[in-house]
Amino acid sequence: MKVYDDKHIKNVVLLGASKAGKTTLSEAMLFEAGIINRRGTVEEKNTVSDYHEIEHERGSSVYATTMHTEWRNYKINIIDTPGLDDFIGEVISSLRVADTAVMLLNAEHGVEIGTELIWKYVEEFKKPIIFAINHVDHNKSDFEGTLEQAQKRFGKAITLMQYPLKQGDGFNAIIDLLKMIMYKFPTQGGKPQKLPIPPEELEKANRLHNELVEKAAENDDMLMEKFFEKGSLNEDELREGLKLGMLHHDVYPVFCISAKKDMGSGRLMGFIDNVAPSATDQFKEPLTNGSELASDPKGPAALFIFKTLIEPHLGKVCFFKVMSGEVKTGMDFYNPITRGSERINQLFIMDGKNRIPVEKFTAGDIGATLKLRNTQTNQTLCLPGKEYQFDPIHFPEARINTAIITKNKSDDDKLGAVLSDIHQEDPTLTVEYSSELRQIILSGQGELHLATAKWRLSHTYHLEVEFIKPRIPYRETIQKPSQANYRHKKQSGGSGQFGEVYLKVEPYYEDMPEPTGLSIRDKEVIELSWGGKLVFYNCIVGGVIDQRYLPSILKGVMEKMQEGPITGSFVRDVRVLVYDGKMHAVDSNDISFKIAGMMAFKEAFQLADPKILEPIYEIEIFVPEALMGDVVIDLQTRRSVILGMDTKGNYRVVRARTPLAELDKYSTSLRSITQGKGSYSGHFAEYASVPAEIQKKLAEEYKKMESH
Ligand SMILES: Nc1nc2c(ncn2[C@@H]2O[C@H](COP(=O)(O)OP(=O)(O)O)[C@@H](O)[C@H]2O)c(=O)[nH]1
Ligand SMILES: [Mg+2]
Repeated sequence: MKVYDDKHIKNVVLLGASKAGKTTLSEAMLFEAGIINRRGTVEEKNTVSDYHEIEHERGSSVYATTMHTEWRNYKINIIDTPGLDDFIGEVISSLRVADTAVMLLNAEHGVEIGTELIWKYVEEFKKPIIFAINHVDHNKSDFEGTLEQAQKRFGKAITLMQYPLKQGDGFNAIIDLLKMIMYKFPTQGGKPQKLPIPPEELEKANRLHNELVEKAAENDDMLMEKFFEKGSLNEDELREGLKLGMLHHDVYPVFCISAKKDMGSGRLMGFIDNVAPSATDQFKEPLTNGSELASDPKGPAALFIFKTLIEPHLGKVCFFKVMSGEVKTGMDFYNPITRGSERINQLFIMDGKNRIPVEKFTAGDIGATLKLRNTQTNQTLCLPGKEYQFDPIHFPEARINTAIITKNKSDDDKLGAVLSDIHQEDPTLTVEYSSELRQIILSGQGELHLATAKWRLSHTYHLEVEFIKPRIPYRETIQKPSQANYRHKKQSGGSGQFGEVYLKVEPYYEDMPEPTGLSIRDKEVIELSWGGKLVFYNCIVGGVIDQRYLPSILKGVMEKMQEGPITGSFVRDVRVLVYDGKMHAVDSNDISFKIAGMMAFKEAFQLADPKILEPIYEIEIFVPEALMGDVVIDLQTRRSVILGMDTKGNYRVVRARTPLAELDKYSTSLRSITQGKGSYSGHFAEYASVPAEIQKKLAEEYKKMESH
């Protein structure tokens, strides 16, 4: 394996909606360079990138996969990513280490919902970006339409580099506006002939070439001057201008390819070699201590782990980017988070599942190692004595939840360990035991994401699980003041139990006035861990209940607050005033007052017009204009309030407030309403009352459950 210096290493991530052709393009890029001698296809399930069994089963990518290719003295590291929103975590971690993103657009569909969702992250990371309009050989290809949509959506940075001479079946030639030549491909694709631009295309090509030159010149004053002087720029100057523009997100070069026919990938790679910024061209990387580090091969060695895979026969594989310096086999590193050391025993280039052992990697390169003891995704390995930590990847919060149970009770212990492995691989998949819901809750980005986790549990870990509906975390509160008293009395042989409590309950709201008509001795404001407040007043006069029993009364109230009287849910926003009672010189004790407090509270609560609150989510749905009506109608059947509608690119965004209870399996419904063209995300907004008929139903269900 040839050793490349830092200026000859380029890291690209392939992005785009599902089916845009990323995996097919990566295969063509490896094939063209001779890294593989047979071009696999997604259909035949023999691509380098989609090598996991689940990818074969689904016929599309689930994991981000690293590969490398070598093109004209450059090493290009390629990360192929999945296009579905469910696997967005893979896209984000790949973007974090890539130096240029290649966004594929499908010439048949233009800017898709999947493009929009990924674009959000491209903007966040501000990585240089190239657009590649793919599928131009397709008989429904609309190159111009796609370009127009891209201009409309992504703005004037869109810079055309090429266009197809003919689209559809007859596609076999590309007019290149930088080199001002025509590439003509043999039927089976591959290496093109370089021909002059046909005369009938010259006028168009010249016009577009001039636009390109102007775009390149705009990025640098020196180039602008030269452009005014000479009226043009040479190829090197053009490259320089484009590179600067790419670094500042002022230029998004647009290419034209057919990944399937292997047409155009060589020119794209040539451009990546010569123009796309390398790691050393990038701005310095910020460190969490406020300083920054340049990607310099002579700098101190530092690795950033951006991905972890747990492969059945290999164990843990950690993928890293060399952020500075060099890494060689046998080196010892220090992990500032675990404060432990790690030895690098083996280094590999990973091309899908193929491992190529190497002795070293230099700054800017991407590689993998095995058997790190304690190091995980998002951690930095640096030289002992340093405390470098790079800005971690910020993964999005989970969007959907399911409760998970094992089919065999005996697997319960195993489940926890396996799920923690899976979380290590995919930080967007989280698992926790909810003591409130009394369920293990698995959370992820979408139903397909969760289904993939289930598939892995079964196929890789031989663990059969079932997904069940997670309980809804209802809350209970009251709507009017009331009062009650309870006498707890027990006479059994020796010492008895006695405690009597009179209390009032009132709905609590922020800034409510202090109670009147009672003499307040003491007040405690408790911020409830499940949200809302309990305000507890001691209004006892004349010592009818001893001061030392009040904490027990509070304890009793709190116990009932954790298991509300109507549905057993948490109670919130109540004010409790203990104003009278009785005690017994011998028989009174803590437990008696706790029970009396609890029972008095329960009774008062039930008389105070109790209501059930449910979590309301604010959701945002992306949908093509034509399908918006159907989406809104469906939302109305889900007790939603529509908050507004906006336009984003070619899509409409519907914002609504919907009860969590109505969102179960919503992404599947949305997919079927929109034929896969809609997507949604949401977050908890607030608690609101459930309608009376639902309250009645929930209360009855709880009563039934209690009596069993
Ligand atoms: N006609 C045509 N089909 C393509 C092209 N590129 C990919 N495909 C097909 O589109 C489908 C999806 O391709 P794939 O590479 O898996 O897309 P990905 O989801 O972006 O990785 C496969 O059936 C490919 O054979 C292309 O340039 N032209
Ligand atoms: Mg793919």
